[in-house]
Amino acid sequence: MRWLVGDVQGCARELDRLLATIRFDPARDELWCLGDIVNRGPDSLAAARLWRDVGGRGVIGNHEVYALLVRSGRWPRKRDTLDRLFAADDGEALLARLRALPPLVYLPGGTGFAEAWAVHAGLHPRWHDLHAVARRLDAGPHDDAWLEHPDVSFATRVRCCTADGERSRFDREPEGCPPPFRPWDEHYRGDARVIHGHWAWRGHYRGPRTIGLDSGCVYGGSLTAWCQEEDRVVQIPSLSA
Ligand SMILES: [Mn+2]
Repeated sequence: MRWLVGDVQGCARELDRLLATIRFDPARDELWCLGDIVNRGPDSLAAARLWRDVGGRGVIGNHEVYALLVRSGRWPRKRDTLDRLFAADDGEALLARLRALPPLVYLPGGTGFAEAWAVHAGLHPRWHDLHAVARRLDAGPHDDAWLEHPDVSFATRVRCCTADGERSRFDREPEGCPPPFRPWDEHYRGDARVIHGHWAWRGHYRGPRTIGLDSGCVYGGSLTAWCQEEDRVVQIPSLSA
């Protein structure tokens, strides 16, 4: 089975419990993290290692971008929970793995189940041919300049935007998007379903063509996973008080 998991944010114990709950078998199943595997939460190092050890794949999130640009000295360090990841023997290898993640991924359908797209935050209203966009966003070396590219920023950060793709910094409930901004998914006209994270205030939801999987585990919510073949959701409550 192919499992997509919302923002882990260092919640390694919940990820471990999720894998046990769904009886995840690396030989048979796929784990796709929707970005923000690291930072904010209690154990980014354990989360990244667990994701690596089960052959995890995924898309890059804004907290990966932050971790990588802080590590390379390009961005100033803010308050974070990345000390142990940065200091670990395998820290650089884990960071390299996170840097290699694409921003937008196509997940083919099959017999009895539909195709889907995975992205951390969302899609620009002007992105129509998603296969071409995914190739373009992933092209070239994933160097520090790439991490700062406006399209990578958009895919990893958008919540509310205009039809032209102007972003708002608003991060609460979608109903509260300040006009003329709307939740990005209201501009999306594609047929294929898009699965995303990044919007903990919104929580897990199922829209007409989108599914959000960030249910704020790091804030005491839950870790949410979605199985593409079975269109089934599994949630693990936060284990931290
Ligand atoms: Mn995010």
